[in-house]
Amino acid sequence: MSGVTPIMSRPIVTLTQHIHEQQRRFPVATGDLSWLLSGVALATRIIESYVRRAGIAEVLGEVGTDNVQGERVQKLDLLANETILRCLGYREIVGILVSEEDEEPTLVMQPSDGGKYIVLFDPLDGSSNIDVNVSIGTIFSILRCDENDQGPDSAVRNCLQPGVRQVAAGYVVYGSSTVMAYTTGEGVHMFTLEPSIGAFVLQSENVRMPESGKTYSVNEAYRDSFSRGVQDYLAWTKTKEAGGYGSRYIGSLVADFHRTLLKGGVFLYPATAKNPSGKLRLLYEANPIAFLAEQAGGVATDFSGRIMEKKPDSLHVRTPLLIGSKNEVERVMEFVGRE
Ligand code: P6P
Repeated sequence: MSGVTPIMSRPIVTLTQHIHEQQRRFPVATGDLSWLLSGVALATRIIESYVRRAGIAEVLGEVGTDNVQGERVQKLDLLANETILRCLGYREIVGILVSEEDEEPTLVMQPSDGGKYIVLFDPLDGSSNIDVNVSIGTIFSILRCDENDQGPDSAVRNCLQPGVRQVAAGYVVYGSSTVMAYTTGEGVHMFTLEPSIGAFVLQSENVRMPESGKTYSVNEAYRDSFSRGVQDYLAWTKTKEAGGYGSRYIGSLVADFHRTLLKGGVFLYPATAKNPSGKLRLLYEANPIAFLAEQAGGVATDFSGRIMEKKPDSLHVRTPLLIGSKNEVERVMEFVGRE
């Protein structure tokens, strides 16, 4: 068939090769970021091995404690967290590690000693789905340390940067296959883990999010505590005029966003009575997926302004999130604007 590249003739490009090629195209890029991203990839390959054996390797269930978020800690949460800390904590270019699971940042190395980067991550997003075999994921965001700020408390101050300062971000979704998506600000690139060789292999370069999509993704159990505008939007999607919307909600941000990135539509986690500032965390959930969304042509807002311009006031600060296809986000905002 003309125009269709037979799969056999497509080159096999691993994540490591791709990162190096990206770095070669941008001479200003040092090998450091590539080295850091390969550390993230190593950690997620190890986490994937735990997730795939969860039922066998006795890693299901709760630890019996709550994390800084007040959520029940799952055994796999801790394993994933420890794996990332062990894989990145010894990469000489890492300055600070920030995890959803840890109240305080982990100081690895002063910027003056080479600790150039901050890695912020949700080690295993969607924990409540672990025991029922539903897709879960790892989300990461990478910032640069401000080498001029070496005072006391500089570590936390260094982490409180708006999302526009991210140098890279991505996620790994552990689903029917294990897929990584990452960006360094030069498009979104997607890789599938090939278990037989333990490598992430390039699946798609410069992924684009459809500009529209008749799918909305929200936990409608909280509908009565959504704002009037959000409630009106959800009611509108069910009208004949709307032309037939579908609803999909997995309850794992990574999985719900991965679908939105590929198929279009909109994901909403508004402020609710239970979470008046929203439930999702700005630094290591909303910002990294907002970076990916914008790089793919999508939009990410907190229902009032651009997510990536928000100045965080604390490490675990939460935010409402509206993210997805440009036209769908604009449609939601039309209803919100009439409140
Ligand atoms: P709810 C998982 O716990 C998570 O942090 C996100 O992955 C997900 O989008 C959200 O919470 C689901 O929250 O309130 O709908 O169960």
